[in-house]
Amino acid sequence: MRRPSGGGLRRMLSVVGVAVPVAAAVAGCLPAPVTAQARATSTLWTQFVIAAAVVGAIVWGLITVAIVRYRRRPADAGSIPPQIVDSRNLEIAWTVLPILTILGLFGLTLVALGQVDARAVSPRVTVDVTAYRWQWRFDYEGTAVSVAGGPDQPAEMVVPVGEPVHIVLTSVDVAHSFFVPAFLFKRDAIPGHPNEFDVTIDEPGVYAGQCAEFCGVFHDRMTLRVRAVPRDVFDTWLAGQVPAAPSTSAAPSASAAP
Ligand SMILES: [Cu+2]
Repeated sequence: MRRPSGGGLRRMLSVVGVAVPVAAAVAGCLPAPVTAQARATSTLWTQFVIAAAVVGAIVWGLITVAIVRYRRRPADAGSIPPQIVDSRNLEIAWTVLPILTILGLFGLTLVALGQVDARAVSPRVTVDVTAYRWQWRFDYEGTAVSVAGGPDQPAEMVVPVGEPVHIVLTSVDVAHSFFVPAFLFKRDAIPGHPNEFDVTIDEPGVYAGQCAEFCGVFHDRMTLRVRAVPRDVFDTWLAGQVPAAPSTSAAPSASAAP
């Protein structure tokens, strides 16, 4: 095999030096997306990392060239290099190129936001998610099924896999936040202001979540689970639930503050 020349070796090392950190960052810093919406977020994140890597490589490359090629040498003692006051072409380039870059990233962001916030026309499952200090309650619309967590038992939301599940998120006391890392998604639960969104989970599994808005002394206990199961398993589970007794209180008594 032909060995690379000095210049070729340097080029190869510089390519590897950029590609390896980028690949490691892209592959390792984000949980694997498990919903259709999370894939849009993940794709956007990768696009931003690539854009940042390219800009970083250009900036660091030019700085390195300037330092090495135009460094002060012994023969330069007592003299200063030519002083260039301005360059119209250069100034146009470093004004226009960043603007185009930002506009491109803005456009990609709008596309991803549209995909994350897209709503199914008629989802078959709608869950009213209610946050309260310090747990969660899941009410399945069109049924009397209500699942609430307790102090030592996180609430579990069972949903069908592979189809959009509509979530109506609210809070009965203070601001909380619904966060499931594998969904790459977080949305605030605000009293009196329901937030609505869809999630379409790709793979069956149990996904851990938690409140992501500091809400009081037992904020850390506001964990939850989302269990995604095939549609027939979901139907069986839903049919087997004991309807919740009518309640006059929005939050179960187990959540009462000490
Ligand atoms: Cu909370």
